[in-house]
Amino acid sequence: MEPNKTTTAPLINLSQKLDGTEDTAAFARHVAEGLSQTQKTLLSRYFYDGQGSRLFQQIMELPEYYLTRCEFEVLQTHKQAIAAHFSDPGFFHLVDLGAGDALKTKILLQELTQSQKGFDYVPVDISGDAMQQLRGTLQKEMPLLEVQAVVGEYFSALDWMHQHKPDRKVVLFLGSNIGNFKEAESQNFLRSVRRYLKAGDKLLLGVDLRKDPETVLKAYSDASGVTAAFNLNLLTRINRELGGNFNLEQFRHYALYNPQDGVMRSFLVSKIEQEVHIGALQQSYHFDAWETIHTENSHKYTLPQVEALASASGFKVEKVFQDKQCRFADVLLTVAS
Ligand code: AVI
Repeated sequence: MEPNKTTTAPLINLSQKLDGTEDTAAFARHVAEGLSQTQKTLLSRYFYDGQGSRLFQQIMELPEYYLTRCEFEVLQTHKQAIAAHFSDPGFFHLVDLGAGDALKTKILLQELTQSQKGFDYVPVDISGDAMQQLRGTLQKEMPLLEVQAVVGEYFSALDWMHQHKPDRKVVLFLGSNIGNFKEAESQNFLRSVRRYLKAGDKLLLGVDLRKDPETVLKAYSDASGVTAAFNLNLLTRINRELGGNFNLEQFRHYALYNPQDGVMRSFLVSKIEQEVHIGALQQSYHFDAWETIHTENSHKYTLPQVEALASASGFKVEKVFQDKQCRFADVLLTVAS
């Protein structure tokens, strides 16, 4: 390949909406369903509007939020071994689900290119802006890397890959994103990924491990209040997109970790008895004083749990990579025969 020759292909846009924005009708339906339940809930997937994504970037830099630093350490420490596992046996497509700015993945991309492994990079993200930006930065930083960025949902992207890039795949699902699924959902998710893979394909799964409950709790109740702002931003989003009149002063963030089941649960708590009206739903919702809205689960795993989850989803564990303090693991799974 000629030096400095860019191999970045045009963006593939599989998103239903041309601008990649979330479907407001689905948002309205989910909010209506969640707030009508006896124990009110909102789905954590709606955290990530523009402001929510910026707040999440800030969370990742918090001293209390150990997850990102630990995963960096895992990838930095084990990059050579990980690259060797990926490229065994030969060429592969590296499919990065939820790539975002690919800050962590770049550690692997650099290692794979330096050690001249045969692969191309397929970042997948629902945000068209994020994929445009990533294409641009990779073009500058790693001009020899072959990049095919895809904008869309994970499974539309895997479906597209199945039709257009049938060679061996290594899928990345980093950052403990699996931990935000409900238990049954995480298995369904991995099973669905498995359906798009064949013998020899692999999945590198980022999981947050069980640890001192205090450490976990602090990561979701940071002293500077960024996680609280991230959680409360869901109400701002409902106000803006669905014509709600939530008064943010009258709600607070509350995080609760249960070390028995390893689940970090996040809530918004109404400080007073109040009515909230949501224009787009033509509905008012009553809150008792100290009534909660459940907004997120973040699962913390034991390694045997990860092994059980993998085998229930049609994978087996090939190798576990951990940081020094064993707080976080990137687990390499292969398709079980
Ligand atoms: C995206 N996800 C893995 C984060 C987590 O740790 O569960 C989201 C988050 N919620 C609060 N802080 C970070």
